[in-house]
Amino acid sequence: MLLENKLGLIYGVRNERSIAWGCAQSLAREGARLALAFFSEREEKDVRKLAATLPNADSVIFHPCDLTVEDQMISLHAHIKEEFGKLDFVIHGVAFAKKEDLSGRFVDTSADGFALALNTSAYTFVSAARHAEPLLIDGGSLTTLTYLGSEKIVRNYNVMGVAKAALEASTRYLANDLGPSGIRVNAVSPGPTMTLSARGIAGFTDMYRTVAEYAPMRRNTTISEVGDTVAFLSSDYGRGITGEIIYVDGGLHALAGGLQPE
Ligand code: IMJ
Repeated sequence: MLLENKLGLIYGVRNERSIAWGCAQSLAREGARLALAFFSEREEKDVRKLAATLPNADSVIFHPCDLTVEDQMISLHAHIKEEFGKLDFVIHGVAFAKKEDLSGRFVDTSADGFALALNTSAYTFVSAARHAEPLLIDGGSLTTLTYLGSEKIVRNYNVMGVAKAALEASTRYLANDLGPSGIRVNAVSPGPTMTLSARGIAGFTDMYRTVAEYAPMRRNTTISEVGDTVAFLSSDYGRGITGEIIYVDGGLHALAGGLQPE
């Protein structure tokens, strides 16, 4: 097993389709002991029910945490210190923008919509790193989830593209700050997946179908293959990788856009 005796914290498990849940399953399968931070009390029951299906279910700990609230970050890390004593890795699968900012023209994004998306989707990773650092006493690994819309125009992704660009740049600066302590910082960039965050987005279903037709692998990305890459990065096999964005998208990122008739 890749992660025997390793202790990890995961943000962003919401339901069985969550990418963070794919990560939790791979990490638990590889022997890690997990802390799951759920967003609000309203979601606790769902997350506990999911976690009950993990191989090491009775060793999982749970804590509510809205990452944008400093007091909740303090209380989460106090709980982890008490239960685990330390951490080896953190997975960040958290993003939010106003629904109205995920369609139409990016130029119409309001100042508060912009600040909300950047704070929730990029700054929370910086905060997660700062709070985790004192617990990563033997070094370790921080991994966030990003998307190609950070570097290429993706219809309707709009302010989230700008937030993911900030998240990816933050990944590099965090890698430089934490590298001397043996802490690696990376991002994984999946192809479109049918999560709660993607369904209901205008045009998403059509794009999802098109990916399966045109991506080099001719299929969509699964949360299980994203989870396996995150497990690798969190393990000692990833020990030389930091400040990197790894695509888990069946090769989609390598394909030029535009019309390419057969
Ligand atoms: C999201 C919007 C537009 C296009 C999109 C997406 N494509 C993909 C996504 C092509 C793959 C999903 N994605 C990568 C995200 O990062 C989604 C973030 C998100 C989704 C919502 C939906 C509900 C809501 N706010 C959101 N904030 C962020 O109210």
